[in-house]
Amino acid sequence: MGVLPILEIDGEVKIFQSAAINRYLARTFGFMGSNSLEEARIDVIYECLLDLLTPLYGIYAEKDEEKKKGMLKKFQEETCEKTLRDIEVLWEQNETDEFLVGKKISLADIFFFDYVHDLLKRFLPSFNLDGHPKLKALAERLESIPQINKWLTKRPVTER
Ligand SMILES: N[C@@H](CCC(=O)N[C@@H](CS)C(=O)NCC(=O)O)C(=O)O
Repeated sequence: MGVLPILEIDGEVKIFQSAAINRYLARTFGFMGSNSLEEARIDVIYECLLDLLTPLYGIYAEKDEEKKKGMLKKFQEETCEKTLRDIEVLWEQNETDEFLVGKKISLADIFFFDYVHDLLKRFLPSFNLDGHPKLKALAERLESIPQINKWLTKRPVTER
């Protein structure tokens, strides 16, 4: 199909589309919640974060540097802030404060962490979670999980 990413399983099956890959892996390894309601709530957070990509692609494609700067500022101050507030509201529905959905780590937490740790910081060098102490603490907790921390220090360097 000519696009990445592709997940290859046992050299035979190939799965395209990052969201399908992420959900497949999350389901297979137990990161998709404990019941269908939790799965739906994980999906809601996943989709809220995905919605940030569309404007970001538009900004990335902008050639006029001044215009791009203004678009990034608006994106950081308005679009991102709204998404972070939405996630905080969604989190209030959860029974614990430890993870975004359910009582254990899920695709929602991992995708959130990936966004704030990699994607947003790459496009928005001044991005931080200072105005969102609960989400900031969550990101710090996730980063200190040994398996996540090991991956962050050992993974191959890419230009992402
Ligand atoms: N919706 C697809 C988008 C895939 C996509 O746009 N991939 C880009 C790289 S990020 C690509 O492979 N582009 C190759 C090309 O345009 O030739 C997904 O999430 O996997």
